[in-house]
Amino acid sequence: MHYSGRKIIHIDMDAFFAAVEQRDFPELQNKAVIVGGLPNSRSVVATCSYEARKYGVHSAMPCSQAQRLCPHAIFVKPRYQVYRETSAIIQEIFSEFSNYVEPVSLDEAYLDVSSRKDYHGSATLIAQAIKEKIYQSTHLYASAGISYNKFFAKIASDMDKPNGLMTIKPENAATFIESLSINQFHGVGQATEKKMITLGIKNGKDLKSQSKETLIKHFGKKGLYYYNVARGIDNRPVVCQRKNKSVGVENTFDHDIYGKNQVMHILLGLFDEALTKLNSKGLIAYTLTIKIKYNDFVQITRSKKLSNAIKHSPEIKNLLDNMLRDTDIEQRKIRLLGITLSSLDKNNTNTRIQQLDLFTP
Ligand code: TTP
Ligand code: MG
Repeated sequence: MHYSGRKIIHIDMDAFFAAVEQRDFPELQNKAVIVGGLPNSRSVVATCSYEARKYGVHSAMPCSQAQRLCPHAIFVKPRYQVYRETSAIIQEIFSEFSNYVEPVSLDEAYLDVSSRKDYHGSATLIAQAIKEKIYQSTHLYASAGISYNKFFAKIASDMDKPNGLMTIKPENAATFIESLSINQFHGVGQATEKKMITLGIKNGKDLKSQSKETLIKHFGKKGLYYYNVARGIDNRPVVCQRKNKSVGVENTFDHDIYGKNQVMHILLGLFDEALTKLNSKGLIAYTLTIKIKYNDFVQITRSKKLSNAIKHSPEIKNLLDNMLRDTDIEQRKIRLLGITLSSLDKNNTNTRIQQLDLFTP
């Protein structure tokens, strides 16, 4: 079985909206709680507590049907603002554990922790720590799935819910996948499931027995995905959200400074610092921004996006020189200078190869 060597964690909160309601309103604890519209209305269930799930209630079910199945259920209206705030707290926790976080929804994210060497190099221990931190900070439970790709990590987080923790190791992946029923395959919705069944594909074993051509013929591009995951192959990367992300350093001076030489000297120092910080996070950047605050607190910024990743080079001095051109640094005193690096990306260059290159004649 293919083994990519990556360590991926998928975290998904348990009965998210309903758990938040049970946390904030103790009278709802241990009760069948349905978050959604009014009972007997045409609206649908957003989610429900595990107590209500025992009666067959689930997300997207009409509220009227949910009430028939579970007449004693307590219906509550969603409080999206609270869910968003709680989501921001868990996302913050994810970013403490990895630079490579892909949020999927308010209550769910993938983390790539391949490069972490602590926790005895164990992604399972990292996932345990994330779960604990989430509970400490929110009093809510999360389930974690750990594996070598997104496909298995997602399935694993679902297998042991609620408050679950499950690891699928590469050596167990083949047997595991064969026994999966086809609707447990991420990306197989109701329509695809029906089609698979008509083709005689009921589980992972059946799926694996299909040729690439057959699957592509019936499912197009997704056919190739099904062909690969049936063999435990899923190379989809964890795609970080880079929105508003930047790395910056700034310096407020005890005594105002002035003049191009002093400004340039300090900016180059700040640039070094920012680049070191960036590298330590395993990131590269394309946009360089300088910030100047004059002694009357008026602040300006100048930005430049480069076509290549920013690095140490003699050109940086020229670039800064250009950026300073239409500023008042020769006329006005300055109380703060800053450098920000943005338009970030994951550093994919293999440093070991770079080191080897150094020794190549
Ligand atoms: P899910 O993670 O799918 O569900 P869940 O967290 O409630 O339960 P589980 O323990 O099985 O993970 O979705 C997260 C939240 O998104 C959920 O609490 C409510 C909302 N949601 C909807 O509003 N409508 C939907 O159809 C689904 C699936 C979720
Ligand atoms: Mg969830």
